[in-house]
Amino acid sequence: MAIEAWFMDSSEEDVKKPHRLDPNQSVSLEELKALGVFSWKLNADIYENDPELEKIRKEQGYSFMDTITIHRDTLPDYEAKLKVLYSEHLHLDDEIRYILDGRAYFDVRDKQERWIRILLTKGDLITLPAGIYHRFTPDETEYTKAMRLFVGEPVWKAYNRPADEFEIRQKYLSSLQGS
Ligand code: KMT
Ligand code: NI
Repeated sequence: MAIEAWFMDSSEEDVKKPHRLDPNQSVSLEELKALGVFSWKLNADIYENDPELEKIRKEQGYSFMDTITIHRDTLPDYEAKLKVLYSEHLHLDDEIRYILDGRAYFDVRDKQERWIRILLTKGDLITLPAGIYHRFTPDETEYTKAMRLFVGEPVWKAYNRPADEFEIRQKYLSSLQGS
């Protein structure tokens, strides 16, 4: 199964809940691609020795990788970190995550500034383009193990919105025109 995405409601409920509209309004993979968001489905059971993952890493130049487990027992300062990750931000480089276990949400802004919620489950590899506003939260299961990939030396720095002065932001916005 491919990743599932939907437009979010604007309720103040717990952010770990799905926040679907009623009726649900789903977002297709094509719509995500038009925003520069790409995904693959892999077999996470063999991630340590997976030719398919190797191929993607080679093609995309993802030289760096590490793993992170987002759970209150494994991540120091769990609550504070979640707050940071759920603050709307952008990066100067692509954000590439491969879900090895568990599940989580990435929210991205569409062209009309609506929030799209993307559910990632085991085996999903996603790339968010540099300059896109986004945020991250665990879902109600509160457990995700993810691989972080990067082209070259990783830079984790996040710039909270507003960060429109960055060239990469302007470049990203131009890439949306006409699509
Ligand atoms: C980010 O910058 O949004 C993140 O690193 C998300 C958490 S890693 C699964
Ligand atoms: Ni991010």
